[in-house]
Amino acid sequence: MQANPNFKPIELYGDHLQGGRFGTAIAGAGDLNKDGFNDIIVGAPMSENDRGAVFVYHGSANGIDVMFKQVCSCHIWRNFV
Ligand SMILES: [Ca+2]
Repeated sequence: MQANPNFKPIELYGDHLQGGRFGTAIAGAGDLNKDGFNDIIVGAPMSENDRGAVFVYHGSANGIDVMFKQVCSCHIWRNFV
């Protein structure tokens, strides 16, 4: 397998507080804002004083915008068994 010569790594800006575990999970989210470009979500399960948060990044014609556009924080703990 040959590496893609057009691949460029990016650094996402999000929760860089030590211990937040930003980037523990990353997933495609479809086109959340309906602009025609796919978006991604990044989890930080220990941010927000260990309550956890999900950061939303929008896609664009130039790739993923490295600044998050939305943060969904978890303020209620529930156990689903
Ligand atoms: Ca989008």
